[in-house]
Amino acid sequence: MRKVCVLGLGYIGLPTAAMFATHGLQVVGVDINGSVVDMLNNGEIHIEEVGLRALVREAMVSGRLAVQSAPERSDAFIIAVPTPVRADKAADMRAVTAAAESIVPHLCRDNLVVLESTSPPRTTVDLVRPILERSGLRAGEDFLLAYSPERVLPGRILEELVENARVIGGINPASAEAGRDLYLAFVQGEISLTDATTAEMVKLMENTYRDVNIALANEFALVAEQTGIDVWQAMHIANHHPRVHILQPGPGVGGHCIAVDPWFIVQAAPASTPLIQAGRKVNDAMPRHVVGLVKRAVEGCEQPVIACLGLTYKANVDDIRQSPAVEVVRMLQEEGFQVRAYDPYAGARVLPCQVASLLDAVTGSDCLVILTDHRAFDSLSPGQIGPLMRTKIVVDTRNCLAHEAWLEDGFQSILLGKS
Ligand code: SAJ
Repeated sequence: MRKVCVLGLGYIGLPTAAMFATHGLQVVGVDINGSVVDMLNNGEIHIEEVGLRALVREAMVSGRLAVQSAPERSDAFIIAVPTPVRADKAADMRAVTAAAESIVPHLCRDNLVVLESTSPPRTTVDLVRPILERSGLRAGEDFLLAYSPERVLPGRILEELVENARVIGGINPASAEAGRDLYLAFVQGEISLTDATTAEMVKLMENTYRDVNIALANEFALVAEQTGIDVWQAMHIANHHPRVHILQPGPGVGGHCIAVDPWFIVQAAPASTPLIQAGRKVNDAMPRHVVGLVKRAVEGCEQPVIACLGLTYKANVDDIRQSPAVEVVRMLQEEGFQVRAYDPYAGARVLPCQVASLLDAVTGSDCLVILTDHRAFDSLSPGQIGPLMRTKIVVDTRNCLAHEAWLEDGFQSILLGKS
C-alpha cells in the first residue's frame, strides 16, 4: 500500500493522516467541511492536541499529505467520520454512509477500506459493505474490508496512536491481514486480528466498561454524601486492594465517546442491557446533582454570582463536546443564577457567559465551582482567590483543591462525595 485516502479530518482522521504521511505513505486527507480544508491548506489546524500542529506541518511540507474536499483513487481508504448519538439514543450513521458512498466511484480491485468510526455492531458488514458493493466489486473477493477502531485518549493522541494495542477485524482473514500491514507503517503496539463485528464490539465494550465503572464511583459519591464519609478517602483505601480500582467520581461523563458508545450496545440489545442503561442514567444525572450542591451552598446569599471554572469535558483538553461542565452552567442559568464561566483551554466565547480571565470570573462572586481539573487550576489558593470574592464559598466536583487549606482560610468548602 503506497497511497491512502483518509476520510474525515477530525480528532482521529487528521492525526492518522499525518502519521501515515510522516511514515512514508502518500496521503490524501478529505473533509467535506470547506473551512477545515482551507485552514489546513493555509498551514493552520482546527484541533488543539499536543504535538499535532508540528506533525501536520511536517506532513504537509514533505508533500506527502494533500488535503481536499473529495476522495480520489488510492490503495486504501480509511473512514474516520463522526458517529454521534441521536436524541432517541440511536447511532447517527449519516456521515459513515456518505463517506462510504463517496468512495464508490474511486474503488478499484485489491483496494482496502477500513472503517475506524465507532459504530454499532454489524455496521461494517450490514451498512458499509453493501454501499461499497454498488461499485460492482465484491467485498472479500475484489476488495478488502475491515474495521479498526481508534482507541486513543484525547490529550495523548499522538503517543497512543503509535503505542496502543490495535484491533483489526476483517470481513475475511485477508482483509484483517491487509489492515495489519497498513497500520504497521506506524503502530508499535500489539495488533490483534479478528472479524469485523467482534472488533466493533471490542471498541464499544471498552468505553462501556469505563462508563459503568465511573457510574459506580459516582454512585459511591452520592452514598458517601448521605452516610457521613469522604468517598475520596474511602476509595483511596479501597484501591489498595490488589483487585480493586475504583475510578473517579465527578460532575458527569462527557466527550464524544464514553457518554455515547454504551448506547450503541443498548441499541443492539435493549432488553439485555439494564446495567449499561443504569450506568448511563447515573452519569447523566450528575450535573443535576452538582447544581443541587451549589444551590444548597449559596442558600442565604442575595442574588449570588457563581464563578464556574472549567468548561471542557475533562482536564487539559479544548473539547467541550457533551461536557457535563457546560451542562452544569446551563442548568445554573436556568435556575436564575448569574454565572460567569472561565476555561483556559476552551476556545473563546463557547458560551455567552464565558469570561476571558480567572480574575473576571472570580472578582465579586459568591461561589466558586470547580468543574474541570485543569492543570492551570492546581495552583489556585484560598489566599489569592478569597479576597477577590464577595462570599467565600467553593464547590469542588473533582477533588482538585486542598480543602483543609480553604476551610482554614474561612471558606465554606464543599467537596462532591463528602458529607
Ligand atoms: N471521567 C470521570 N471519572 C474517571 C475518568 C473519567 O468522571 O475516573 C470522565 C471525564 O471527566 C470525562 C469522561 O469521563 O468527562 C471521559 O473521559 P475519559 O478520559 O475517560 O475518556 P475519553 O472520552 O477522553 O477517551 C475514551 C478512552 N477510552 C477508554 O479509556 C476506555 C479512549 O481510549 C478512547 O479512544 C476514547 O474514549 C474514544 O475515542 O473512544
